[in-house]
Amino acid sequence: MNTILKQAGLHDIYAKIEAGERISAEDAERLYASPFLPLIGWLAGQVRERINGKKTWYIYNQHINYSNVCTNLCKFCAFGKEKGAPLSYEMSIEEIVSRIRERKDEPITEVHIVGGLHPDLPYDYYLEMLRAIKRERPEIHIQAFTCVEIAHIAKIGGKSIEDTLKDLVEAGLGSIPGGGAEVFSPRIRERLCPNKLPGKDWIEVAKTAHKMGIHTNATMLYGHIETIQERIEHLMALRDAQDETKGFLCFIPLAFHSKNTQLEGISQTDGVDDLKTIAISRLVLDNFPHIKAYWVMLGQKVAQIALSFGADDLDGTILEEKITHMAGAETAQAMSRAEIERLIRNAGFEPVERDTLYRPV
Ligand code: V47
Repeated sequence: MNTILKQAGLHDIYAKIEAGERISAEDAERLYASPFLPLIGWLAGQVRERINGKKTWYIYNQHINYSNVCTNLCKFCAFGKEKGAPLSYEMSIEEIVSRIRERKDEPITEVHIVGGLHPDLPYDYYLEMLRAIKRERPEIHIQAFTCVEIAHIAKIGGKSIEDTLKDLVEAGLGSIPGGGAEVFSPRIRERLCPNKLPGKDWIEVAKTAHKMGIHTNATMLYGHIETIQERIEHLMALRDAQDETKGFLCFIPLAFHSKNTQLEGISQTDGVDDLKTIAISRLVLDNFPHIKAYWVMLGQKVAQIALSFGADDLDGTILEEKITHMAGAETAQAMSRAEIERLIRNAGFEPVERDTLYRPV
């Protein structure tokens, strides 16, 4: 292996990985520029095996997108709609509860809830949503509201981030999903989502949550107008934040889908970029316990191969995903437990059903 790594010019990076040392931004840039995809996957596989062995985690979960009304209207998003626009919707608390009730006989352990930044749903709507779900299904873990939504809810309520998080946790919030991070670069935010919470504030909300004992995830939306350097800066900012708080559970690279967005026509990410991004995320984010191959965006086949490129989590059963499907994803809206387990086993890994906090179920 050493000879091959030498021929590929990657032996010094391997030496660092073998010694448990960090790779630098320059190393990450070299990996992105390297044509030796299987070697990059092999390197990431070393870190994956060190942290997670052969385990590949998945969760029996349900997604609910309570409203697509959004004041941000980011250029990359096909989901968000202006209030009153055709196809805009908002769910009442009763509707949300009925979605939970409909699936009460299924062994769902997590409900994943995100929505747009609604201009006038009151502060209490968010608290009541959590309380009502807990009344209907007390044992379920609620992973809800991205850091961007948390900042919005705090603003609606005229409260600090910390007080808002206290109220949400008291009402039933268990953890925070990783959305809204996009790419932290001010250049990208200025061009694609000028109204969105700035990257440094997204990190602050996450760190505030971590300091209160609330776990969060982190994402990166890639494959639009960002440069490789901007991707790497994003990863480095997450690595630094995680060094401080250790509160991130999982990193999820999100492959951009352009259909029905203001960026329609930008070509889809390809398999090489998807796999390199998974692998380089695994290598840079050495302090993140988990890297997720989100099958909804990658497609089931690439997600399965990603398990050999550093990913150790396939997300879950999902059902009714809207954000990617409105942007043209052709993947299914749900996968059964048996299908997920088959994908994992055929890739040579061991499926482990988990709860939100990565405890085996
Ligand atoms: O924040 C929006 C992204 C995110 C598009 O935490 C798009 O485990 C691709 O964050 N093409 C929401 N992506 C989804 C999300 C998520 C999903 C699964 C698991 C977890 C987790 C988090 O989707 C948004 C945005 O970054 N997004 N539009 C699009 N056209």
